[in-house]
Amino acid sequence: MHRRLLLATLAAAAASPRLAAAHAFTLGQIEIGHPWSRAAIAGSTGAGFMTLTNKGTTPDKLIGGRAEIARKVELHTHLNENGVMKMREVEGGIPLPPGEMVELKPGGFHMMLIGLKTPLAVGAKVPVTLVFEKAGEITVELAVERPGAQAAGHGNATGGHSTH
Ligand SMILES: [Cu+2]
Repeated sequence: MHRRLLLATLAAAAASPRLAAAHAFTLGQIEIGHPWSRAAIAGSTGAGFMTLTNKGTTPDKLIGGRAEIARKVELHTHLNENGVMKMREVEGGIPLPPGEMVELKPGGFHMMLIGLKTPLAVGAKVPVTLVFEKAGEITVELAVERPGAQAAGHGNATGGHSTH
């Protein structure tokens, strides 16, 4: 009886730091740094950016995601086609080679939150679940920056946050 209770407590303790940690998340050998987004109105499409570091010795892949706030989550990249930058859905996921950091950022790899049910408001923390081929799933929080932000704010006056 006591043993079962203790196990339940341990399981809860093990699960909670993922959401409680300031603004980095760890899932197995994958470290997720500063997930962020930009303000967007309901009905439009939002984006998700972050760094993904594979600290292990074997490759993994970000293969998808989902979010309560969006109808659908897709993984995109930008490709230069005859001088025109175009967004394309990434086929087969975003590769995470061992020992490397991959950045999801404006103009490169990113998540798309398609069909926003509610607005992404500056300063909000939006839960998004990331799905990795090997590491499994983790829910992280996107910190919403001002609309034109090109990088994660670090406590600047125009809507950045300072939760590091
Ligand atoms: Cu896109």
